[in-house]
Amino acid sequence: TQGQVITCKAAVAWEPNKPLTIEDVQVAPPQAGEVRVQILYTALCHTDAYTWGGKDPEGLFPCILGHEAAGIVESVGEGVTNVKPGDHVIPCYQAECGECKTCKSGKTNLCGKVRSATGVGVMLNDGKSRFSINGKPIYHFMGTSTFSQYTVVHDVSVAKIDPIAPLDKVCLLGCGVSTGLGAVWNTAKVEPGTIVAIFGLGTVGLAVGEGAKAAGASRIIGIDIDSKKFDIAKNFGVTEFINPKEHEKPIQQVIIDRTDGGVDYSFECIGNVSVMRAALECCHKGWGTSVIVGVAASGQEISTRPFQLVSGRVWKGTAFGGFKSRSQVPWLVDKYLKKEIKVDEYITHTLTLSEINKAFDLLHEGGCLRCVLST
Ligand code: NAD
Ligand code: AHE
Ligand code: ZN
Ligand code: ZN
Repeated sequence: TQGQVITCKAAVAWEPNKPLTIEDVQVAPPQAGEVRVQILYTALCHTDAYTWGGKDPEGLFPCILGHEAAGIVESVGEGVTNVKPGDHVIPCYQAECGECKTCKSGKTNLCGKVRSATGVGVMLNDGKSRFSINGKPIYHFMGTSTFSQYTVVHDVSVAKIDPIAPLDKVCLLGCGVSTGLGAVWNTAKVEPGTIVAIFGLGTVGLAVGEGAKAAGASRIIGIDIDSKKFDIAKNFGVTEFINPKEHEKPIQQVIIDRTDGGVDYSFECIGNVSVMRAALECCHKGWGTSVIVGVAASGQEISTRPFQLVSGRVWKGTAFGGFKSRSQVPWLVDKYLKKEIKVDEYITHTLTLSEINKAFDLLHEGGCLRCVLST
């Protein structure tokens, strides 16, 4: 198949909120600096639902969504040296070239090499898509487009992993689990003995719980409007639960009252701007740090009284948990293989790519953390 167009099945999102359809899609061969990957397993993350729902200002249609996956390199374009056909890989929506200004800064995991192209659904080389249906181009998404049996990614957007790792599990390290762990370890740098609050106990929030436990936090307070999440969360290090619906006072006040003035660290893992405000305001004055992980809909803005920051609270955000993707995803996979981090426990459902609409429905049910699709 090397050098040839591959026709395969992919789930195409034609317009916001319209069910995806499984189509025969033509996937062009990788050009210079590109890698064609056979996707074997892909999970759904809330961000896929967000873009499908028309809430993403960068959302373009028709497109192939999906960014939490694992597969095997089918072929590589000219000049690609970091992977070869047969390598087991995880696509990385947050690239790492190691050479651009942001990669070299040592201050961030954001990479600027291909972001301008991935933000508009195309490849950097020629500004075009590698996906088409009977000649009509279909946009890429997040530089990954994993809801397809084959995809083309930039070489800086693919991490080579240990081939013994089960791809149906480690696909989760392509986004949600890594993001939650990294938010704690890299962005907040939670210390032992501290109090942590987590808003939203989906996969990302639970991974924050796992990360906070590993970092030695003494109290980990989980906040969710779905009480079914509480039992699950205990297995991920959460020690206390609050359902805001059961309180008349604002949730930030409830937390401040229970923590002698507020928490040391809080994490917003929902994408709701009023909750982001509560997450900041439940932090202890003088040092409390709040990390925004959730992705808010187009047009939404955050607000608080500036006094909240003047009096020492810190507001931060994180993308992919601050992990440098190509260098650190293989490290996360190794940690999973050594049983130092959970992954299997986040998988509540498995389906096939053809059942993807059912998987989107499941995302909105409290009982579903991650649904892994086999392609
Ligand atoms: P999810 O839908 O599985 O989890 C969200 C949880 O929040 C659910 O348990 C839900 O009951 C709860 N919730 C909803 N509204 C609430 C409210 N008002 N108060 C309290 N709890 C509430 O989603 P997920 O896959 O875990 O993703 C979480 C968020 O993180 C999404 O916004 C996603 O887009 C974002 N995300 C960001 C990054 C990043 O790099 N920054 C990476 C992955 C995901
Ligand atoms: N396109 C949206 C923002 C989406 C967003 O913030 N994405 C996160 C990853 S979410 C993964 O589930 C991210 O990494 N952002 C940094 C980046 O470079 O995209 C918008 O608002 O335009
Ligand atoms: Zn995601
Ligand atoms: Zn870079």
